[in-house]
Amino acid sequence: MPAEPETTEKQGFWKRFSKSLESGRQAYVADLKEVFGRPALDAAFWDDLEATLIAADVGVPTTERVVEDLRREAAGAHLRSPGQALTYLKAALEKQMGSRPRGINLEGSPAVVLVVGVNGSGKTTTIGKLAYLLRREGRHPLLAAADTYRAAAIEQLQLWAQRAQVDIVAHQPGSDPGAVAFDAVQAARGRGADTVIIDTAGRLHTRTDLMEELKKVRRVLQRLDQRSPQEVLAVLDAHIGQNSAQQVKVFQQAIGLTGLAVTKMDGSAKAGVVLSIEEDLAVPVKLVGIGEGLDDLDRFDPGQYLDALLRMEESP
Ligand SMILES: Nc1nc2c(ncn2[C@@H]2O[C@H](COP(=O)(O)OP(=O)(O)OP(=O)(O)O)[C@@H](O)[C@H]2O)c(=O)[nH]1
Ligand SMILES: [Mg+2]
Repeated sequence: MPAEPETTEKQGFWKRFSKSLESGRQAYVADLKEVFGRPALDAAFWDDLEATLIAADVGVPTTERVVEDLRREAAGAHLRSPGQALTYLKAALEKQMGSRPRGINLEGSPAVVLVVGVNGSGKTTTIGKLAYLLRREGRHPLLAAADTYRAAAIEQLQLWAQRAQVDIVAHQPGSDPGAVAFDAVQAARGRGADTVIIDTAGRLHTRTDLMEELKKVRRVLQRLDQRSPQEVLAVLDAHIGQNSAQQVKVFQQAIGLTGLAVTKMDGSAKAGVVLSIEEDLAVPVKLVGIGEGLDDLDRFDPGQYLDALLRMEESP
């Protein structure tokens, strides 16, 4: 039965997620443990909790807001101990994160997923893993090699297409990314692929000419189908933490984003960045990557994420 293996697989992913946070987690986890293990909700508790959340890269505004909420609850006598504060904090964050729509919109024939981001954030790797994830869910993805700047970029995507066992459309290096996107959508229609995932060249958010190029790709797609691209996903590297929010904001302003994929969460000390980036950009995290293997990507699950982030014990 498909349901059971999938559940086991999902648990496997989040177990690995939790484990892979461990190396980065240690410092702030030790602090969290100490802070939440204290006997009283005193001034030092609030200060140290704030400092610890900021150390996990939860971000200053988000941290201030959640600590403020907790303090209000404590003043109203709803919270009496640091242990209760932890339970409340988890529930409040889960409620906040749970209210954001995270489904990947794949309504279209084909549905088009345009993947953007700064250099080296993990776009091509994420696309390979996403193709594999969708194929396992019974879809038929086709990749579009619209990063035409380097021959190596095209070859890298070809390798991922082989690994994930999906089709790919590629042109010569130096060719027009819009033309690749156009051909890929036409090819998908002809070959019965239901999802086109488009790789684009990494670009610094400060390069307005390159942002114009992305807008052009989007216009080409819209000419083929008004609703396309169904998803514009920005890929961001968890190691960069808070700074990536600034970069992604420019993509948001230039072409509009429907979701985020956070990569390299394995070993990142900045796992808390998901919380602040979502709040800052008002764009939901839809995917999370924890390595370079085919199955090292999954849809983002706030409950599992918060468990891993705020868990006080070592993973078994
Ligand atoms: N540990 C780890 N490494 C990753 C992850 N995702 C990508 N990488 C690595 O990060 C590096 C850059 O990944 P790419 O997928 O090539 O990034 P990109 O955004 O396509 O890069 P450009 O096309 O050059 O802009 C590679 O060495 C990947 O193997 C991840 O989730 N975890
Ligand atoms: Mg790439």
